Amino acid sequence: MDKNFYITTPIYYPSGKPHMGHAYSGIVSDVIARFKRLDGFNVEFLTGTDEHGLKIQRAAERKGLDPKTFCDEISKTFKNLSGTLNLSNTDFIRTTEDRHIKSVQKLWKKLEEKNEIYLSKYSGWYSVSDEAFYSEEEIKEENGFKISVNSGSMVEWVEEESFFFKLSNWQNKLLKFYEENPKFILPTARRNEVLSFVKSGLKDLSVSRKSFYWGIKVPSNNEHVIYVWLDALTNYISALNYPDFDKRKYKNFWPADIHMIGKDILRFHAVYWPAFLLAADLEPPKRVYGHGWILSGEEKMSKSKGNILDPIEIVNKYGIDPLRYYLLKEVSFGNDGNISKQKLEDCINSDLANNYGNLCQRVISFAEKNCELTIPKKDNFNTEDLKLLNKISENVEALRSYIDNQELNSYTSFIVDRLFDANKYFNDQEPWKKKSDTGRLNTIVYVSLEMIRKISILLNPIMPDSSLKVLNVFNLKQNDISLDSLKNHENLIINTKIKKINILFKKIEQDD
Ligand code: ME8
Repeated sequence: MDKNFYITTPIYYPSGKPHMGHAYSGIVSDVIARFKRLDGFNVEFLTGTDEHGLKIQRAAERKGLDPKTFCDEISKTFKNLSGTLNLSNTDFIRTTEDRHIKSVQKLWKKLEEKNEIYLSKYSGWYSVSDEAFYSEEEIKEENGFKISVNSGSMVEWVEEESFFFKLSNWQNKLLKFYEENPKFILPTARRNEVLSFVKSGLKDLSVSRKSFYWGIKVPSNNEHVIYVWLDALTNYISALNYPDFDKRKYKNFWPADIHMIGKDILRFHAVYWPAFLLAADLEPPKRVYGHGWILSGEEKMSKSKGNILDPIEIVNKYGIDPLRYYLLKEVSFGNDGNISKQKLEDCINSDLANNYGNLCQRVISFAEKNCELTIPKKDNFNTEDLKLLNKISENVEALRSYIDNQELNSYTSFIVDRLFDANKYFNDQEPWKKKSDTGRLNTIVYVSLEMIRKISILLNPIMPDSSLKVLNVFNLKQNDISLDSLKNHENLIINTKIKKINILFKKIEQDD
C-alpha cells in the first residue's frame, strides 16, 4: 500500500494580518495531517503565501513599500502563525521564491507547446480583491458601484491585450473527470454547484495581465505577467520541484490527496486547476474540499469588513489546544460556523475541564492513592471492561474512513462519546468500594488508564500538546503512539511507574 500522503492549505494573500479564517484552514488540514501520521503515513503538508498580483502591488503602494519588501514582512507573520497554531507543516512556500517562479514558467511553456494558450484581447470585469474575472451575469450594481454577486467585492472594467487559456476545450473532459471521480469535490453540495457552472459553458480564460508589473513574466513576452491564479495554483507542484519528475518529492506526493480550501476559491481549484493540469498532461489532485466560512456575527470575516477575530489574541488568552478543539467540535465541517468567546469558554469548561481533564485527573489520582502510581497488575477483563474497550478497537476502520472522507465532526463526536463512556464506567464500577478486592480494583484502574491512553491518541491530531502531556504520564515510546495500537487493550506495561499530572484545562469563571 502507498503510505504517502500530501495535503495542502490555500496559500494566503499577505495583504493584511492573518485572521481566524486563515487559522481555520490551517488547523483542519493539520488535524488530517497528524491523523495520517498516526496511521503510519509519510505526510507532506504544505502551506504558504501568495505574493503576486495587483492586490498585493496596491497594498504595498499604500504603505509606500516595494512589493517584495512588503511581502517579506507579512509573509513572516503567516509563517509565525503556523507556529502559534502548532501546525505540523513540512514546507512553507512563497510564490516569490525562485523554485516557484521556475515551475510556473515551465508549466506556461508546456501549455504553449501543447497549443493551449493564444494571444488576444480581454475586455470585461475584474475584481482585484478576488483576483478574478467576472461575466456580466456575475455582477450587479449597488450604491452606484459594480460588484461581484458572489463575493460582494468591487469590480473594475479592464481592456487589454492578454494571453488566453483554451478553457472552453476542457468543458466535456472536465465533466467526464468529475463523473469518473465522484469524490473529487467535497462536500457534495459544492460539487453540484461546480457541475452546474461547468455545464453552463466555459469560456476561454484570460491568463496574463499587461497593465501592472508585480508578477511572474510570461517567458515568451515580458510585457505580460502571468495571471495570479495560474501562478498561485502552481505552488502545489512547485513545492514538489515540478518538473523534476524523477526527484523523490514529486514522485511520492503528486497527485495531492487533498487540497483543503475555503468555499470562496472552489472554482479556481475545481475547474481551472484540473484543466491546466490535464492540458499539461499532469494528473489532477485526488480531492478538493471546500470548507465553510468562519463568521463573525452573520458575516464572513474579512479585512474589508473590519470584523476580524484575531487568532493570536485568542490563543494568548485561552491556549491553542482549546481553540483547535472548539473549531473541530463546534463548527459543522463543510458549513459556515460562528466563533464567539462565550461558546469557546463553555466548550473549555464542559468538554475539556469537566470531561477529558476530569477523567485524567480522577483516574490518575486514584491510581496514586491505591496503586502506588504504577500500572497495576490486572485480572482478566470482564464483559463490562471489554464492552468499553472494544468500542474503540472495533472502530479503527470507521475512524479512518471519517478522516478519509473529511467527516471531522463524526471523528470528534466519536471521541466525545468515548469520554462520556469512560467517565461513566469509572463512576458505575465504583473502584473506591472495591478496596477488599484488589484484583478487581486494579482491573478497573487498568481499563480506565487504557481508555485514557486510547482517547489521548485519538485526541492527539486535534490537541497535540495536551494529549501528549497525558500520554507522557505513561512513559510511552513514540512508536506506541499509533492508530494501530488502539486495537490492543494491553499496551500499558504492568508495574511501570506513571507520572502525576497537572491540571490540563483550567475552568473559566464566567459572569452570569
Ligand atoms: O484566496 N472563514 O487567499 P486569501 C474561513 N491567495 N476560511 C477563510 C475565511 C473565513 N472567514 N477567510 C479566509 C486566497 N479563509 C488565495 C488562495 S490558493 C492557490 C490561493 C481561508 O488570503 C479559506 O481557506 O484570501 C480561503 O479559501 C482562504 O483563507 C483565502 O485566503
